[in-house]
Amino acid sequence: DVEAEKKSGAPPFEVPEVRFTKLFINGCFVDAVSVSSPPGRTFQTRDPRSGDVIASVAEGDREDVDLAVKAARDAFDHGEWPRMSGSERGRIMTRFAELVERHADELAALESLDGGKLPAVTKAVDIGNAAGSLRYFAGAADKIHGETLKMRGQFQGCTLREPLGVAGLIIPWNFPTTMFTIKVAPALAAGCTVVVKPAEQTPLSALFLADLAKQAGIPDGVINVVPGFGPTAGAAIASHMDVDTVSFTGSTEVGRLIMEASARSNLKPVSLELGGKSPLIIFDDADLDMAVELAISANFFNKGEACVAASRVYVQESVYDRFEKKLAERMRSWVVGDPLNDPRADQGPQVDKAQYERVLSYIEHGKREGATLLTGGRPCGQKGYYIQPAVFTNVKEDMVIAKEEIFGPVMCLMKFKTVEEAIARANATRYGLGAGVVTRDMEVASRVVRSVRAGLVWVNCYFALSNDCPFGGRGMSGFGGDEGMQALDKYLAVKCVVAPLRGSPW
Ligand code: TXE
Repeated sequence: DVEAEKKSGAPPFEVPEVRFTKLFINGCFVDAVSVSSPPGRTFQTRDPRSGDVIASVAEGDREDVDLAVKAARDAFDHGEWPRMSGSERGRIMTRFAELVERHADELAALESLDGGKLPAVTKAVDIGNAAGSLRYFAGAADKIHGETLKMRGQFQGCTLREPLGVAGLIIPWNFPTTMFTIKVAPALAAGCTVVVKPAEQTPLSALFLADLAKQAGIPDGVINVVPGFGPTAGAAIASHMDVDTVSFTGSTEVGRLIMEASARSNLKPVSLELGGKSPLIIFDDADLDMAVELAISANFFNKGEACVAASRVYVQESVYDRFEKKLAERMRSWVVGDPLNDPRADQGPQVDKAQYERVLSYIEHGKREGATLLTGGRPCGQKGYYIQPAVFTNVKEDMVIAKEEIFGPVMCLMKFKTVEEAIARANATRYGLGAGVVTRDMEVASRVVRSVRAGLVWVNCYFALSNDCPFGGRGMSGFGGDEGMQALDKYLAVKCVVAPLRGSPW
């Protein structure tokens, strides 16, 4: 899909006009009011292609979150959204999906400007997913049913599935449009109202989407967007007594803080989609050209800024050397370039200076630990946060680069001998998000699929997803993922109702 998009929607893309930079509360774009910081405070969002400032964006803090939560609470307690029929909610959400598609070029260019993403990736993946998610859950909105219970004795019961209330949605910067919609869509379908905090690196698309939601007819107060920083605006949502659930995607470290904040405030249920160190296991019967392509996209797609990136690639010993050679050859034609101006670009800049420096420091660490750089691993370009994708060989399981999530274009290649060894090493991590297996032998594939501890396993493919695929992890990759029908449950509460079969027994 990305390749098709690249061919059809070739850059140069125009640098988009930034139309929305304020907080979106109760249907209006407003300045920040927080008294804990000077009123009207803003922060700067930067273009990772150059490091230049794109715009000053209103910086929400605790008091702004209070206002947003109040708007969401009022819309939930007294507004029409949770009270209208599911089919009517679905109709409005479908309109929202159509508007997202109609503005695909502008949104894609905005994401390139704010986050360095390739427009082809945004259009094929983010926007396809965003509109798809809104449609998928629009279709679910009128199919939220309870059960009837055949109770013992002279009673009958049923369950009602009711919207939980106000949902706090804290999202990261790697797929901003997708992250916004895969959390907002099930919450809206359930009848909840939401307060979204986009990442400070990429606040622009969430504000753009808020405007589209309003145009689609989503009532004021149902969607509120508060850009700002994690320890201030994000923490205020996580610890808010009037937020009924939080869905978070981001680092494992902050995931812990979100759980702690819930425990210390109102015990709101939380769901966490966190980091990973996913394995891709390539067996010696695999089509090696295909395996090379998979390893590349599983690592360097979206500049390696993907939670399911397969940053540990295990190749069976007998084909390891051939694989390594083919991979090095293929990487020679990989282009790192300006996503808005270079039609050949396969990879844009890392999202910001901090991530760029973090990735480069991991690469230095890998070299110091004794791993060998097969290709790349250096900064490139005259300005901006561009990195030549790095492939490390001679990697040992206990090296930091093989254990920690790097979240950038860094692949670790390792050898294995047997299926048992591959499975044991794939599972030798506290994370458990994605995994991939490449083989023609379906018995081997099936053994890996069943033994690997992960939320998503791909066989002879990687990153293939659609809105009905549950997306989430295990262990330190979190719990309570997004997408698929089960995501609706995160925004619903079950109420059990019991009544006598005939009159009152008392
Ligand atoms: O993440 P943070 P960062 C991983 C990846 C990356 C690392 C650091 O390894 O290199 O995390 O990235 C908000 N209370 N992932 O620092 O801080 C923050 O404002 C409430 C994996 O950007 O977790 C942003 O909106 N919220 C990942 C969101 O959390 C807080 C995607 C994510 O930021 C907060 C991103 C707090 N105390 C990073 N502190 C994935 N799973 O896809 C921060 N935030």
